[in-house]
Amino acid sequence: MNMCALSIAQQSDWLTTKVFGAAGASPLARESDAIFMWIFWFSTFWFVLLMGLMAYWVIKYRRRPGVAPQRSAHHNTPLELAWTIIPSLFLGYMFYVGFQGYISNLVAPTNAEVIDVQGRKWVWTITYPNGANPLTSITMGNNQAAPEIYIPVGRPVQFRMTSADVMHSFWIPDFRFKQDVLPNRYSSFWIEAEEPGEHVVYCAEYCGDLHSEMSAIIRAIPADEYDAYLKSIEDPGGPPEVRGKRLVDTRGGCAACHSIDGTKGIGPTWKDAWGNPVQFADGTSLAGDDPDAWDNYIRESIINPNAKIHTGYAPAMASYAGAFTEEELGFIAAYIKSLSSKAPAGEIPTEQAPADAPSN
Ligand code: HEC
Ligand SMILES: [Cu+2]
Repeated sequence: MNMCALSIAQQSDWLTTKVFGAAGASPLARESDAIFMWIFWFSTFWFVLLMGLMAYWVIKYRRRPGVAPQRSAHHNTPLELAWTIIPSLFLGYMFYVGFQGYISNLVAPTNAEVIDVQGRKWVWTITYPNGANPLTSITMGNNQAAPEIYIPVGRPVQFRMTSADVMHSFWIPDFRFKQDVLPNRYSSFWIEAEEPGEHVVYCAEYCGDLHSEMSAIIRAIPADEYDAYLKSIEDPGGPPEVRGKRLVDTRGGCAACHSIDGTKGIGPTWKDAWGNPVQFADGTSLAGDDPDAWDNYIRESIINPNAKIHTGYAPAMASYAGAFTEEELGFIAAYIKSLSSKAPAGEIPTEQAPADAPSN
């Protein structure tokens, strides 16, 4: 390729493809590439200029026999201010665009399809919004069971992630984003596929032996095919909140202390518990509308009830650590969430579990 015949913008595109392998798969991903290339060219420009000037002056002002060195000025306030303030403005700008991009990737639109992802040494498991978690897989490199994750084209998809063991990181290079996946809490980010296609997922946090084989494939398919797919894999156990209700009714014994109609019992009612400000006995509180924070609070309240004591209540609840799997905790959180008017529209269950559904 004759580089000289191309404009800077074209060269930048050419280099982008060389650097990233393929163009970003969404507007946010392409924005991230553009910021990367901008920083790259900015740094290149200054690097070449500064190194060039340095080399030139080193030679020009080199020490020569018989020439006495001149005393140089040791201070120039305007110059020093200029070379401090101007680069700082550029650095501030880089931080600003980077941070904006980061936040845009993190904060999902409220109508996002929520897909639960669980990292475990060394596989990703997926639970779709209807509670189904089929494990269909393909061979990728040495990984003979890389899971397939289906997502709808043209609809935002939020990955709500947690780990069953160590730290992992869910990385989708085509979307230029990754996010740590941690035990004991949820983290999330979202993507939106523009067209049907395949996108590789890697683990980007060293997690032991088969870390490099901890891959998966995202298949973006037309939204109507995705809906049909979800229908076809629908779990007889029902959607998460229905399974959560069944769990607390059959195995939890939670109703002894928690009502769902607003009545105060030994413990606080679950009605509107999710998403509404809570005061704790130690003076701290929880408020705001970050869904992860509320899911984390529900989860922690079950596993480690005494970590935060709801004001006005005795620390009467025993820990249920080990009583439920991570997946089941997710169902219970979904159930408690569904009892709240703060739950995003569409997540409030409209039907009850069929009476003959298998219990879990
Ligand atoms: C022996 C009574 C008792 C039982 C049984 C019990 N809890 Fe609790 N629970 C409490 C009390 C008391 C609190 C408030 C004090 C605290 O924060 O620990 C509480 C707090 C909570 C909270 C925080 C709610 C809020 O508004 O702050 C959640 C969520 C919760 N429990 C879930 C459960 C689940 C799920 C079960 C069943 C698997 C359960 N609890 C069983 C007594 C109980
Ligand atoms: Cu991993």
